[in-house]
Amino acid sequence: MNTRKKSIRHCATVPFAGGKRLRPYLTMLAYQMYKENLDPITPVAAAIEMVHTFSLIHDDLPDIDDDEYRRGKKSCHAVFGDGVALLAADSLLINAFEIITYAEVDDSLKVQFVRELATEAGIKGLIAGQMVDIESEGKKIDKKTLNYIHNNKTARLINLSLRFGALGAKAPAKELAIIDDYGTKIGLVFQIIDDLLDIEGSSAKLGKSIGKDEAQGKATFPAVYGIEESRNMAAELTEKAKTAISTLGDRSLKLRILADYLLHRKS
Ligand code: GRG
Repeated sequence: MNTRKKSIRHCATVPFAGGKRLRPYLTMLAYQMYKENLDPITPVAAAIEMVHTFSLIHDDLPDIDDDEYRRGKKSCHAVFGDGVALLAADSLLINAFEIITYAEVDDSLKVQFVRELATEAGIKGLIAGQMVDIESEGKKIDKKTLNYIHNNKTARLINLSLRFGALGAKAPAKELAIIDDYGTKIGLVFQIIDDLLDIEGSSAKLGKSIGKDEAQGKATFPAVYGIEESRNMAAELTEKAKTAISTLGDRSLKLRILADYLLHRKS
């Protein structure tokens, strides 16, 4: 049995942790705008979900956001302890890069995926966003800082998911730019709705605690813009994202439907 098959067989014995799997879904949707067979891109989609899940396990730790619930279950550290949670997150992060090497795409593309994922998750991406988020707790922050935090913590990984699907399918540069524009916009919508759900949502539907942002003095869209303006911003960005992607014609139908789903989601 080759290494890839062994690795996949091992994964099959590990219980699933839930979650919406939005990011790998985006990778696959973008890829399927050009190609039917998803097999070549599936390891790349899985790698992005692994990095995302890694960041959630860290985020829930007592010294970061201190959250007891995630995806409708007790969070990783709450069940297994901080040490095991750190190791679980470490392995998700490290093995995400291993999994990319199994993708049936050109070697040059694998190198590009590894580099871009490391950049997005690293000190100039996810970690930078999280760092400023921590520094901003309990402080009054301006719109620019709010955008910086959420662009880096949320929107860029969402955008990257789409980008990897399009790159994997060798989308033309002009179309890649359109997908990028759509991705940046829905990435921000995703975070605005996340912030609104923390105020107005149901913890049963979300599978995590609510009301924590305000309690922890977090930098959120409703805190800076108010609830009504945040909702309007999300609706406007969604329309703009749909307009941008509709220039790709019928192939973009699922992405347009998804944009509306993200605007109206309850979980
Ligand atoms: C070292 C790369 C690295 C990260 C650590 C903790 C941290 C730095 C970053 C936190 C990133 C974070 C928690 C961003 C929030 C993004 C967000 C809204 C997550 C929720 O995504 P969903 O709703 O989750 O898609 P599911 O559970 O459905 O997958």
